[in-house]
Amino acid sequence: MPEHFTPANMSFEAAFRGEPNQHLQSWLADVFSLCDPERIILCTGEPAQQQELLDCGVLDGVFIPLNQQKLPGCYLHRSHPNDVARTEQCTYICAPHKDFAGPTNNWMASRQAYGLLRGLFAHSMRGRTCYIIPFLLGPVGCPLTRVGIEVTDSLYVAASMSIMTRVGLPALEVLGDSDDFTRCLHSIGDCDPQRRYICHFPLDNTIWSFGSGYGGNALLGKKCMALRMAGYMGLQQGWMAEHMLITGVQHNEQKSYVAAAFPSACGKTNFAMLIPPESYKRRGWRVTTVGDDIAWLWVDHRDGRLRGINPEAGYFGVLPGTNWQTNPNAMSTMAHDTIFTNTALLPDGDVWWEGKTLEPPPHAIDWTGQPWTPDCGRKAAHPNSRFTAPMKNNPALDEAAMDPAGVPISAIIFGGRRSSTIPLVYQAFNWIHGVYVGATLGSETTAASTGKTGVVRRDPMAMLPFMGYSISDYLIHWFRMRRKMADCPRIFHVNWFRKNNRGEYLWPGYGENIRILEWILNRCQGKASAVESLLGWMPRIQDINLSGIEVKPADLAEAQRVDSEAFKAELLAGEELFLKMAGELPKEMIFQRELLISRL
Ligand code: SAT
Ligand code: MN
Repeated sequence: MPEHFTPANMSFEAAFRGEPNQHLQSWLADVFSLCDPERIILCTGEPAQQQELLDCGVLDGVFIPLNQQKLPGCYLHRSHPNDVARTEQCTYICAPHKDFAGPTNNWMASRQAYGLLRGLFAHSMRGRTCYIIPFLLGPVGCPLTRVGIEVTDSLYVAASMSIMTRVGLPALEVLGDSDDFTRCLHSIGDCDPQRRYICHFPLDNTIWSFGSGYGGNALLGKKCMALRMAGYMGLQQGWMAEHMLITGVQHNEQKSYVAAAFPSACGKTNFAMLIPPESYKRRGWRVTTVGDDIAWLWVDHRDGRLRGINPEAGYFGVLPGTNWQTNPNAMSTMAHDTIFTNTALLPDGDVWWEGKTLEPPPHAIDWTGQPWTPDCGRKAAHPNSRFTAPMKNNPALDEAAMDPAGVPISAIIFGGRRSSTIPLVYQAFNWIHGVYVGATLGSETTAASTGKTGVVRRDPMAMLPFMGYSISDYLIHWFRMRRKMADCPRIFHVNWFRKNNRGEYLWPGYGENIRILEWILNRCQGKASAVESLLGWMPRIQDINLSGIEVKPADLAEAQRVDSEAFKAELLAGEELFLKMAGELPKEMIFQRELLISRL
């Protein structure tokens, strides 16, 4: 058991090795008296302590050690079977008035939420160990970097947070004696979905999450703080927290960075770790990862350009479909010091998930702990099984991934998973049109959230589940950001998932997406042709390099086809969101919609 304290004997001076922060101390005292933990462990983020936590987790049954020859430092965690994805119906934005949360978020009055959750948290940690996790989002020295303190009774959360964020004394140093930290309280409770609440109080810089141990619900530095809370901070302070990867592209002796927003489980991690095909590598192309899920963006007042950082320090990536062909960088990243969640376990202590190998293993233990064979009719791994790995494991980590100065963003790409209607790529006419394109993004739902999969849902900027305040204010903030920029990134829309009428994908995706990126980057530099279409600027067939792949020009034409009848239906489907926003709809959105209708 790592060095621990009890609420009665805890000396803050000793625990925090110096001057204790009074604000932190009084908040912790409140939390301990409410939750009543038996033992307290301060997470230092040091490797020796992380190992102690993992070892304790093995004794407690939280972790299963994997084959340490094959997978050094790797462990398997099986969640409660009812706790495998984000639960949006249990996620609330809490403020005195509903207007704050807007029409797309669940809202609860702050007083009611505190009252309800106080009842749930009361004595919830009795007899249990609680972990204090001081963490930083963003690299030390970046103007956007923020401090969070998570208190949790989940060892899985404590061990995972050390991978996903910068945990320990540096966070306390940055905090100093300031009151400016996000108060994150989490208890897994009894994991009863009826008593599950993920409550955000942006006005109090506070998150209370009860009843789930799942990543997006429980690693409070991730969606809860880095998107919902940070989004609200950004609104007030003039920057943006977005559900975007950031990737560096080395091409033609230059380096450009792009940020891309896709809904959960639409291939963001794959795109962020893309390996170009041989013909591109020979020409010096290389893709490097700054971030795979979240971007914090601000305008540099010196040159008026948009810059971005990845606030996280690790990846929480989807496993099914990931293999040495589809994403070798991800495979290398998870080769050591990784926590696997809800995969199958093989007899030799390795892990397996659907799509890891062409041939399934003859037998395994499935993600619920039951014996499994390929013909048993069940999946071996959960469709939302995940890996949690430090980003420094990534062989394609960008050299600026931890740079507090961030990277300049040349293009913003929005994308969804759409089997029909939406073309492979087009460019918005300008920033305002680009915001409209992002705001009307639709995507087929995936296993990353509970609910039906495969239905198209409107997901503005892939942020629908992650907005910490009202969507109208969010869109207005996007429009206003343009005024701060001297030159703005160009905005694009992509869809890797369009199918033909036989149900086959029209575009191979993965590494071949570099061919689309090439056009995008050339457009940003004024070096590629495009034709005007209903939707925006589109490449001609000859503007996309098809050499060395089996895609026929006719397939590409089909992937790019814009059918105005289908688009009228698309426009109507998007009305749902417009109606919800009714009187609050920013006028730029109304104008853009009118312009699109007149083009149709
Ligand atoms: O499930 S998480 O929210 O942690 C990851 C995701 O859905 O993008
Ligand atoms: Mn995500």
